[in-house]
Amino acid sequence: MKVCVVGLGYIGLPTAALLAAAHHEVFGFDTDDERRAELAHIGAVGSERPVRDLVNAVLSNRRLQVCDRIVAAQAYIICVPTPAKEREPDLSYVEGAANMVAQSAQPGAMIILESTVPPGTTERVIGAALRAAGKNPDHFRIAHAPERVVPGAILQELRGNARVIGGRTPGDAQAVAALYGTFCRGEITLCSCNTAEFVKVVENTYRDINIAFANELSVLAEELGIDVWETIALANRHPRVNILSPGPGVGGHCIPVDPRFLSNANPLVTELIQSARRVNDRMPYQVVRRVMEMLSPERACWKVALLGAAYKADVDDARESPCERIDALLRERGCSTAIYDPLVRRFSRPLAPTLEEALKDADALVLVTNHREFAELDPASSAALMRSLNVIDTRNAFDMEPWRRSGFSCYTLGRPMTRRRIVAVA
Ligand code: SAJ
Repeated sequence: MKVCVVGLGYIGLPTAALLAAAHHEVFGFDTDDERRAELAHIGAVGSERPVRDLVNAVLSNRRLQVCDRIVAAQAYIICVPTPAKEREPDLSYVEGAANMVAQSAQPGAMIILESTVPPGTTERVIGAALRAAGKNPDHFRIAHAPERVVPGAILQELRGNARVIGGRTPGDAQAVAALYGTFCRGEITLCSCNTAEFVKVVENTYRDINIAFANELSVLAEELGIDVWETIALANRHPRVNILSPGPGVGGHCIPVDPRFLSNANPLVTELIQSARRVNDRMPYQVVRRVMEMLSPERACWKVALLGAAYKADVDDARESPCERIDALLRERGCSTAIYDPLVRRFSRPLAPTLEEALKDADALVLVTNHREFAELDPASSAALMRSLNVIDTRNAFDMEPWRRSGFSCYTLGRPMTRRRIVAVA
């Protein structure tokens, strides 16, 4: 089948590659000239080797072709972002892509939206785009096919995860499921467009609420003088309890955003969803409060090293990263900050070129993202670089004993603070 994938980001590109590897004739379009040029001349870059290898293989055998316009096809798959703008879903990318596709699509074509959207969006936006192009939506197959992948295992999850496909009609869902079945090995279940849209945002909202529960427990445990990590480990031994992990806040372009698709739909009946968002949004403040409590009052200006700009471990994605908020709050309180991340290349703030540069003369080291590289951090070497010895672990990634032996005052989010005299190293 001839397929046009619109949007060659972290979902669209591997999806296009998997379709090409399944012997479809695939044309990839992205409005970003640089993105198209990079793919056409350098091939796929980015952090996941299996994605790079597959994309480059289908680019070289030309089963996947990158184009500078939407190509007429039997199926169009829209994989564009739906970021939050002032906490409202920004559907402009979806609307733009739908309008371009509607101009090109001929009757009988499938038009599939993969982007995460509020319930009711797929039929409304694609229907409106087709009508604006003088076409009847009834003459097309319209569906919503949300993805469930996590960065770091994209191909494996695109191939293996169960999928929901929602059609404007049952026939639309079946036709699109047949296409996805050529590369998805997971179970494909069919429903309406609205239900598929709702399922996707519900899944992520479920996660946001459960992370909020872990975060709220971490704050309460500290006040009670209890170790939340020990508590969660023991509670999770219950066969039907699965409490997630506290952290410095919730990042990524989905979990912090998708719950608002639901609470915006009806703020009056989504109290729990909104409360969970507030709990998670408060965690950067909790981290900064603890950092400031540890910094020596004798100093007027402190330097704080923030380790990890990415929104979570071992990814190079920094969208909605808690680090951004923690950095801003520290600077509002008179601190200078140095941010180091071994994977992130683009961030809203300058990044220290090396870990040593970030730690040099720092008064505190904050582990914000537990990249695997940071597990090897040596307390003694860190102490030799720093001005004051304070270490704040927001992920329970460090064994604090070696840090204490090197003279550090230590704090792990969710563990009662064991106050120590601050040792200002000359
Ligand atoms: N986090 C915690 N504690 C936890 C788990 C996560 O603080 O126990 C934080 C992470 O540090 C990160 C944020 O939450 O800042 C989100 O990380 P995540 O791993 O929970 O989620 P994503 O955004 O990487 O992937 C999620 C997944 N959705 C679910 O697990 C329901 C993935 O399947 C989705 O495809 C993806 O959102 C998406 O793009 O929708």
